[in-house]
Amino acid sequence: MENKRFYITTPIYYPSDKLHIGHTYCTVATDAMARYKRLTGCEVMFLTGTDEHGQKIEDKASQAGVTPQQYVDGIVTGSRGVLDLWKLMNISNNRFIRTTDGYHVSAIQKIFKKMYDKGDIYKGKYVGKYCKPCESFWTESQLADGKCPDCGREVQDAEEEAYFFRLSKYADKIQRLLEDTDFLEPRSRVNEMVNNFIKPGLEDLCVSRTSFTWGIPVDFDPGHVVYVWVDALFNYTTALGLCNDQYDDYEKFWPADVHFVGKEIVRFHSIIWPAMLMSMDMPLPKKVFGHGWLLLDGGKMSKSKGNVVDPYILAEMFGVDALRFFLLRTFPFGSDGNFSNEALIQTINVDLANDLGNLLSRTTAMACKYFGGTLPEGCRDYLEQKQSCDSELLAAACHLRDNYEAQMEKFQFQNALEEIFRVIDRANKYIDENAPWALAKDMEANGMRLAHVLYNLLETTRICGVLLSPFMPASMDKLFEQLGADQSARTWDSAREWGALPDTVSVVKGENLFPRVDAEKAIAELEAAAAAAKKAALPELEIEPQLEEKVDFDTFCKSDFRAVKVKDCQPVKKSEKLLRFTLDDGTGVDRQILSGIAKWYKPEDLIGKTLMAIVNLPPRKMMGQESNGMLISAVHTEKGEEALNLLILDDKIPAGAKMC
Ligand code: ME8
Repeated sequence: MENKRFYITTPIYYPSDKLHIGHTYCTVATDAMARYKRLTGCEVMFLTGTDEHGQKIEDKASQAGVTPQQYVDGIVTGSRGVLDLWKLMNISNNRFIRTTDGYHVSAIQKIFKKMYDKGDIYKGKYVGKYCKPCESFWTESQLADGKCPDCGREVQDAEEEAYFFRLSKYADKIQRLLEDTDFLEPRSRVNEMVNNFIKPGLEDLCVSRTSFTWGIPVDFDPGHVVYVWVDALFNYTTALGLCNDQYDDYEKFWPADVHFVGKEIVRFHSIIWPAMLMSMDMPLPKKVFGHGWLLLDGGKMSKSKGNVVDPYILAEMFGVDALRFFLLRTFPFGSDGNFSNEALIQTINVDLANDLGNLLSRTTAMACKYFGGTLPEGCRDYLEQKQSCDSELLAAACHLRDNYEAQMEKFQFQNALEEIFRVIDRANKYIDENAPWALAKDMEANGMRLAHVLYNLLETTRICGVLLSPFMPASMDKLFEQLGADQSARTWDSAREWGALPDTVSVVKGENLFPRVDAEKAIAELEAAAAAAKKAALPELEIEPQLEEKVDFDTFCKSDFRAVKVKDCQPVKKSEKLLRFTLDDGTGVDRQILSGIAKWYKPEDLIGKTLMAIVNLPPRKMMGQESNGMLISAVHTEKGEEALNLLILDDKIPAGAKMC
């Protein structure tokens, strides 16, 4: 039999910030697809990585006071970085590319030169608009209300000497590729590309920059760095060994079977990427699939909006497999979906704890209770007392693999899972229809029927387990242990063959794989964690900037600052903020000042202290009491919280001494 190969990629991520649940979504989907293909017997190459060049990274590094390489190293290989996240999420990529890897850098230089030698890259002058966060160039006509059409942010003028790629030359070919083939899916994205980008006229693409240095140098023209998208897109081929000796899999795996990409980068993958491949005379990938976004409160997650969801917190709280499952069970892959903690908990409780978890625990518990864990010989083929529900369950379980495969081949993970859960529902109903606990009342008459029923349930659960294993690999291994399914009963072939479990199978009642989540408690914990994360992201120390406006000396001298001694200090009734001070200001007459500092000081701690006050402010009433002046304190912000310290003076300064 021919050894089928399958090459699948995720986008390579910008390590400009920590990754969030939106990034995790695409990688988990790719992982499920890769595992599914391996299950079906394919030799899979699953590539992911990081896209580490560009002005945005250079800027971030300089803000952080480190080199760009140090900056990206921290986010890629550092604690809770990209590599840690993929390990945690049980991502089974075969290869990980960093675009700062030496072999990639020199390969890109060769590729750039090749397109230049062919005449598809030429030198010109770039005048246009640039969106820094997206690292995208736009012409005036492509802007949306003068802003970046992708992210809606401000763009800046850009003019510099630059190299251009003859994208316009490939416009017709690309239009045919998109319209006449299944290259780009879902189909709705084709119209978007053709109408918004190709029909208005494809312009040549600026593919080098001179205004920053953090990129791959154009080796035949120092000062130019390769445009980050040219560098990034070719990762899919350099990681196989194109133009380098690091790897040797280009012939074996190129063209890719599918690139999974988020919808906002479909333009790069379905227009620019095939055009550059055509220029290089290379075969095109078989498919680009543009998935939707995970939204939060209807909007895109972004660090700058402060609304990113941290996959670490969710995985720690609910388990990696529950999170993986939720992402693919809840949202149709091609469309946007709204993330919520409530939906996550509901999916865990309904599908995993209730439906799958109960099926497994009830079945194994009954096999243990009624048969000591090992079913009797002959139970598999016991055909007396046959009922129509038996054949219904069998048919559902045996057809499942085909139905599931049809959906997986279309990347419709949600539908594939729906097929499985229909069978799980059918199996739970089968338990109720057969009431094993009633059969167990007369083991002599019904013992074999009872064993047959339990066997059918174990088999159905096993088949579902095989097909769920790409989604929840670690949990399904545990499920197989509990069912007593050996390696031969975990294979793709065995998922369509009824009876892979021997009838004397021994089950083990194990841990509850998917415990029910206490929704109220979990949501409170998540909200507290989100608040803590938000706080942690706030700057350590913020100090108000100094005023630009000057004050003349005479005006300044009109403010009368004096040392005052605290004779008494009391809280003001019904006020949470105010303290009432009775002060010796050196005049012999007590002065009363009210100050809103109760949050920071206990009244008794201030008695006897020497403070600084401005004493010639007009009197003011607060909570019905008069305040004559103001105590001076120093204020700053720490982790978003206001901090206040009274100016406490040396005790040897006499009351009334003038400050100047
Ligand atoms: O675009 N929901 O990198 P990136 C779903 N370096 N997907 C999301 C998402 C969300 N909320 N947020 C981000 C890049 N993504 C380039 C790729 S490939 C040659 C170069 C997805 O880190 C996004 O759609 O900004 C994209 O597919 C991927 O995360 C990487 O985004």
